[in-house]
Amino acid sequence: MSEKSIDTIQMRRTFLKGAAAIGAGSLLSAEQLYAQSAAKNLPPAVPEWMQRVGRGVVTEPYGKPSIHEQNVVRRTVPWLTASPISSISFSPLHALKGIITPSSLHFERYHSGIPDINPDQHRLMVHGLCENPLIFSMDDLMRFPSVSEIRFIECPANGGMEWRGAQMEALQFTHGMLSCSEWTGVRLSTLLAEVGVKPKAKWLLAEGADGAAMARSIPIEKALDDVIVAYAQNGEMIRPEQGYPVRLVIPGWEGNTSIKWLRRLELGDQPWHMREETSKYTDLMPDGSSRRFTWVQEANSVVTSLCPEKPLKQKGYHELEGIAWSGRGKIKQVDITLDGGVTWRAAKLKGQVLDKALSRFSFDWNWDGSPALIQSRAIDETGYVQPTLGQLRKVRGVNSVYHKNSIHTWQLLASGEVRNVQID
Ligand SMILES: Nc1nc2c(c(=O)[nH]1)N[C@H]1C(S)=C(S)[C@@H](COP(=O)(O)O)O[C@H]1N2
Ligand SMILES: [Mo]
Repeated sequence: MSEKSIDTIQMRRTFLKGAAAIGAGSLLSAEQLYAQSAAKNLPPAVPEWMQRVGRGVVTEPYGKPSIHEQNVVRRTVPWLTASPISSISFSPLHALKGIITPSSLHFERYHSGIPDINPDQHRLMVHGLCENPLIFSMDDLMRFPSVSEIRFIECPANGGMEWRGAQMEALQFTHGMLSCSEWTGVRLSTLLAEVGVKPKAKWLLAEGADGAAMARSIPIEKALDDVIVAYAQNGEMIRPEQGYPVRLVIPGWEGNTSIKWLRRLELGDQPWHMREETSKYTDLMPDGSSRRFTWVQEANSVVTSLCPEKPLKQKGYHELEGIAWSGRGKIKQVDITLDGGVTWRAAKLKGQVLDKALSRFSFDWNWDGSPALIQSRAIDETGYVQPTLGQLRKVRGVNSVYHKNSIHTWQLLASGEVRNVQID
């Protein structure tokens, strides 16, 4: 029996009790009133919304979710940043289905706010070590053959607050710097062929048109591989938040390299060592040295159907669901444990399993009401196995902020509540 029909029966039982109370002439409690009004819309009654015509076309020229979904929004952590201009918002992963993040719920990260760019006045300049430097208008870019590919973008700081043991009591905050869209645009290699890369060019600098002029150095091998100069997201022009009118999408690499509001690409023979690849987005190791150029987002996964925002309401059948992703390619396998890593069983991968995209996994489960320590573990097509927190801390120490991809633990209590806990 579905959760909904069980709720319905329970509500009708409450309603019948409420009706008896009316007969006795006593006052109704708020709960009884609620049950009574709800019951008016429940079978066998004909609900209110069937007794009149609905809203017509174009009451909402650009559609919005139901008013009953107003809790499904991007959220911020107030203490995390000093100002909303250089801040981050998190995707509500607990409320999402499938593998595509609705554009309105894509996480956001800005170093200097969102520029409001007029696409007619926007240009992409490609120069440096090339035969034929060029400046492209948006019209120029859209004349090239395009690709459409589903790829995740993840900030390498995702989970960063957990390194030193901060326990965020929400999936939205432990993993929500992660989103997945269908990106459409020109392959960067197509534009680079147009300008003619000189053999001496080994690096590419990508720069944004925001106040931060955020810039990153990309090795030429990756630039010529699967990078997209993207102008569309999930079927429409990219949102201002995501880099309108054009951004880089660097599949599988730390989100910081996917430069938004892209205005300049410079070919050079060495990396530029910009702020975002020296003092930031590097990892301080226990011996005081720093990991340099940590581009790839390694395999990661998390259970999403049960999390602090989604406690269990009853015993019995549950589909345990979650997402897995790897910057190195496709997810090959996801395992589930209910006892904190003592025994593991394989989950099913469902729907499409794509390269450097979110993949959804599922596990059939009957909850008997006992407490559990629930984890998922992703393995990608290269054979890389998602590490435990202990394994990760052993190698990387506790000074890091970025690239925390360890196995995540949800503690399920007998009450059905879910806590964020750390086990090595
Ligand atoms: N020009 C520019 N590009 C940028 C940024 C920025 O502040 N300015 N932030 C970067 C960071 S740190 C991340 S994680 C991703 C986030 O992309 P999103 O805001 O579309 O989620 O964009 C990257 N590209
Ligand atoms: Mo980021």
